[in-house]
Amino acid sequence: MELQKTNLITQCPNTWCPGCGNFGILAAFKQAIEKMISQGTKREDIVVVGDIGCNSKIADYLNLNSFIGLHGRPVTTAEGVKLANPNLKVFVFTGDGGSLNEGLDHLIHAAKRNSNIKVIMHNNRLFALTTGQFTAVSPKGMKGRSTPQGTIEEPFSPLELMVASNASFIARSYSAKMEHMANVFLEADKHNGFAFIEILQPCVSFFNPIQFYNERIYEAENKAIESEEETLKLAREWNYSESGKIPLGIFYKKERPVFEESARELIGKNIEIEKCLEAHY
Ligand SMILES: Cc1ncc(C[n+]2csc(CCOP(=O)(O)OP(=O)(O)O)c2C)c(N)n1
Ligand code: SF4
Repeated sequence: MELQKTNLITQCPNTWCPGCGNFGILAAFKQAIEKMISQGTKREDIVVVGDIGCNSKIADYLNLNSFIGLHGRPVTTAEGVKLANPNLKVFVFTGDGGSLNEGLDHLIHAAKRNSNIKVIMHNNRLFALTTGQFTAVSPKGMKGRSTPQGTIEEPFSPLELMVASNASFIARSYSAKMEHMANVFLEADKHNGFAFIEILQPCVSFFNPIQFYNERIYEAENKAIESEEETLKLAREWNYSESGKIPLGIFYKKERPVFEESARELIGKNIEIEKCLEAHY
């Protein structure tokens, strides 16, 4: 990928653990942003909305407009940003804890209403910043601060959940695959509607399945576009357990009405109605 020189670096000292998968995600996102800027996107039209967690420190390391709010609430904030100014390209960074535990309802509703925001979920399969509690996608038996004898719960599949929530773009990538991630980010940017991107990411300090992922991850063909059935088949190849091949790729993409566009049409109509009422009374 040919890049234009854009200074995306900030003066913030990086506090991620050496070897963390977040570094790869940051580098791939920068690559995608540089490509977008080289193709005409204005840097000031890009907004990063962060959650709370290791993942969201990414906002501190990017010289872009950004907002970090409450834990589990970045999706609602991002929807507000997009609704207020539809010209902005809004990227949400969140963790599996923030989006599948605290903020799960927001994620489902943003997918359902097809809000034109791009949600990038760093899936390290635990609450990392608070030192390793289990989340909705931790593997059964995972030992951590809150589960010293191993969690007794089975994980659920966020990709299947996104199919059921009518998300219009669903993808999975891996923090060690820079080019793959950058391309998925660029495709999500081109998609007019909600995008959910799961990035599998090792947390070298509290849950480090690097070898497991390297042995099982493969790049699937992006053939599932517009087919819920095919997407579910791909998503079900791996059930977040300790076995199975793990497909990466854009599993699903479909055009459908976008929330902010429909809402703005309605606001326009209401203004007309107000004018009529003013004229009448
Ligand atoms: C509502 C709320 N609940 C809990 C916390 C404490 N907390 C801060 S960061 C964090 C862990 C974040 O985990 P995750 O979202 O998976 O991101 P990661 O750190 O793994 O990137 C938690 C539980 C909080 N700040 N606010
Ligand atoms: S605790 Fe885990 S996720 Fe957080 S910076 Fe360290 S390695 Fe990365």
